[in-house]
Amino acid sequence: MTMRTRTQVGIIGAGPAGLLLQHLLARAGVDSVLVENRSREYCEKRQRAGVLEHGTVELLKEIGLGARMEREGLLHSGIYLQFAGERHHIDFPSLTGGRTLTVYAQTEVVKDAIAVGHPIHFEVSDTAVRDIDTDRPILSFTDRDGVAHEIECDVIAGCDGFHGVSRPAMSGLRVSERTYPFAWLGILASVPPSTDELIYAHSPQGFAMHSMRSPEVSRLYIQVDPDEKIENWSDDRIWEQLQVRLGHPGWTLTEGPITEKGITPMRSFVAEPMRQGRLFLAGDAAHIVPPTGAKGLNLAVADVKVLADALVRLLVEGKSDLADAYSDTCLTRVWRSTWFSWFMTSMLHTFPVSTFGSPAEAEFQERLQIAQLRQVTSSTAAATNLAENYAGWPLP
Ligand code: RFL
Ligand code: PHB
Repeated sequence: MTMRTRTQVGIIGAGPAGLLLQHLLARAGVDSVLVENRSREYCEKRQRAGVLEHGTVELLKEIGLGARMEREGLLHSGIYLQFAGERHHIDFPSLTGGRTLTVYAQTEVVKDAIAVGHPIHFEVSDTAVRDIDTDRPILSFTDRDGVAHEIECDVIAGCDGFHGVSRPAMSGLRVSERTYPFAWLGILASVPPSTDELIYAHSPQGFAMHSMRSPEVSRLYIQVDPDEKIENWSDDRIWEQLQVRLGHPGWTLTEGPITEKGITPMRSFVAEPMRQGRLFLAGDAAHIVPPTGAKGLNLAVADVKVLADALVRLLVEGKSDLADAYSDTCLTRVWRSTWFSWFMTSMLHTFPVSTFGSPAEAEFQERLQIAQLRQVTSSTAAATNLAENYAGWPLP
């Protein structure tokens, strides 16, 4: 037997995009049902982003999801760039008219949004969308008790990440992508951060980064080969590489117990347009950036802000202008962030010689990287460009 129900917006995915969209719609009186194939515990524990742009923080506060973030989030005024034995601080507020960053983990944003209590079906299977070119698209799934559901929607929002079912349900997409010849090995460690702000380090042994989650927990990353296996990286080997790559005279990296480790591939990907008929894509379902610019979560938030405004206009006021403009409106920011993430990634990572074909060409790339790093740390114009992009555009 199939349960048939109705809602205004069917949302697929309980990541930051789906959860915030559901909350924004509820505040405007639009009802929705959200389906998620993982468990609530899994969604609340999945380690990912840590940096919130100024505009993301403002939005979370404005929509009533900012209380714990304001108490526990760490306010940062910039980042350190390290290369060739030098460490420089880029001060965002002075370069961007006062914009700052907040370090508050994606896991916490997700927990805060789930805690509101909007209707979510966790642990569903067989999620599918159909009839997206009609004005009554259907979202179907099987719930965790094995009951089949079909929800008749006005609109479906595909917020189901890079491996979801929404994007494959669309036809004629224009896809642009780049796969980078390296990956990030990330750890969580029970040790107070050895730095007040994030350190991005270029080094001959490969990129490394020092981030954090709280005054007691550090988050660190090192560049590894894309096909590297986590089993090859003992805790000692990870700390040894972090010490080599992040090392700086007069500074100490304090080690501690590693509580989690994992490897993430690095990819840029954009699918356009972000809408077909009554199916709208948002967040990683439509685009992926490498994590070096800390843009993925913030882009997902920007998409759903635009989408919520467009859907409220469509479903409450009966006007389709914002929905028709949705994809173009989002893609301007998407491509700006795609450029910035590519720029940070290309400037900071060691490219294998095989990428270029000869050691002299790899050497050329490295010399360009150092020249670029010297520019962004010595020219106010170049530093301002980096700071504006990292701290982020105001939300629409
Ligand atoms: P998500 O978070 O992937 O959520 C998609 C959800 O959809 C569910 N799903 C399905 N549900 C039902 N049926 C199906 N068939 C489904 N298929 C999938 C999934 O289980 C999941 O719950 O996408 P969303 O919401 O678009 O959010 C995007 C962000 O998660 C992502 O961009 C960021 O994490 C990227 N990112 C960073 N972004 C930043 O802004 N700042 C950072 O500092 C930052 N650091 C990072 C990152 C991503 C990383 N990894 C692991 C990719 C650091 C790392 C290491
Ligand atoms: C993180 O804290 O996980 C983080 C911070 C900055 C990045 C990527 C990840 O660019």
